[in-house]
Amino acid sequence: MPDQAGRSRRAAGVAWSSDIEACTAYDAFDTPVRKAAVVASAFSGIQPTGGSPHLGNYLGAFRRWAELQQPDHFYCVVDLHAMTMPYEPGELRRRTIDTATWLYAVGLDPDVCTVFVQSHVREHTELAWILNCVATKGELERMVQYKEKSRGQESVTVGLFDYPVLQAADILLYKADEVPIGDDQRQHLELSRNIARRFNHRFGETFTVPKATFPPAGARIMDLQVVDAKMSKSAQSPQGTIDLADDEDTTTRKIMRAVTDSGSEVRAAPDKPGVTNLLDLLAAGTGAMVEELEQRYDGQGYGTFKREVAEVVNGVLRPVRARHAELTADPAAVEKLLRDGADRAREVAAGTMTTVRERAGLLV
Ligand code: AQP
Repeated sequence: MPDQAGRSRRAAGVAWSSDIEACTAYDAFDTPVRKAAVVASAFSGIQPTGGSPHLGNYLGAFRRWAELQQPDHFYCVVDLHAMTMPYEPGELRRRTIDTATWLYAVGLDPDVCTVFVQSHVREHTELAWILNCVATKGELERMVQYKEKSRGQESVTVGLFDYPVLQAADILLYKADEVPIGDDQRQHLELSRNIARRFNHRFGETFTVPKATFPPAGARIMDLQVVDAKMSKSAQSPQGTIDLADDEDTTTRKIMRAVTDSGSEVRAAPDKPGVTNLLDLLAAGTGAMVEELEQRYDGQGYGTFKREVAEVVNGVLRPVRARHAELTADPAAVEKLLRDGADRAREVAAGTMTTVRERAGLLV
């Protein structure tokens, strides 16, 4: 399989570097990079929403995807999920390609794992329907993200309500043991586990019950301006979000202007959410423990601290941004890689669906 993918990639004219520079922690602190454990099979995804993925997506998800990647790992641009909120079709297509380009830029290697677009593999929507008949309205109504995204909307689509069932289908199709995600997806993953268990109980052992995994730091990066909201692609103000597409000066400016409290002590504490977030971000970027960082910045004030946070963030993102700029020059090559990825994903998904149809009582 990797040989075939390698050939198609070369045919698509994409130069590749197998070393995952983007995934090594910035070593200004001389701290050893925490080694990722080997994971049997994994699935995770990103919505092609907003301007570009952000630092939270990178630290909470992408970086681990690249560290963990192996042949049984599937990483997906979930374009069908991006249709659950108002969108413009041309923009969705553009963002889907761009989001995939970021995935390759962070170091996902199509010779190692499978990167694809959700709508290219129709089994996702087919399984979602079957799981719709297993999930309950009550459990979907309890989803916090649904409540937040539907709040204040005049009209809410069924798609937004049903989104977590499609997400369960995404994961269960690939019999993923692990789902590396940020903390905001914890509740959705719990629902996927419940749906898998319920299906298995009713129709016989079919799905692996997946486990969520979170990074030791950076699992929930907060908005730099609204410190009680997570950093998000759909944030009200761009000043609170560090986009991967931002240049280094913009990144530095946003971090220097990040909301902190009126004191000057660099310490993680419930009454210092802004500083706590920057410490978490620095811990994720360097591999250091928050306590070590508190000692390092003891008595130094916010200015020095923020400047070093900005240096670390720019250091971590520099190779990713450079790689993205290279890959963006050839969107057709990226599209070709995605088609090849979808072919691989479809093989696995089709196998799962044969069993699911049979177990669920459909004529096969
Ligand atoms: N702030 C965050 N900190 C850490 N991890 C995060 N993730 C998202 N935000 C943070 C993780 O990134 C992966 C992809 O997420 P997504 O973009 O598909 O969906 P989302 O969680 O809804 O992210 P956004 O940025 O808030 O998008 P919009 O605004 O479009 O809803 C997931 O693993 C997620 O946990």
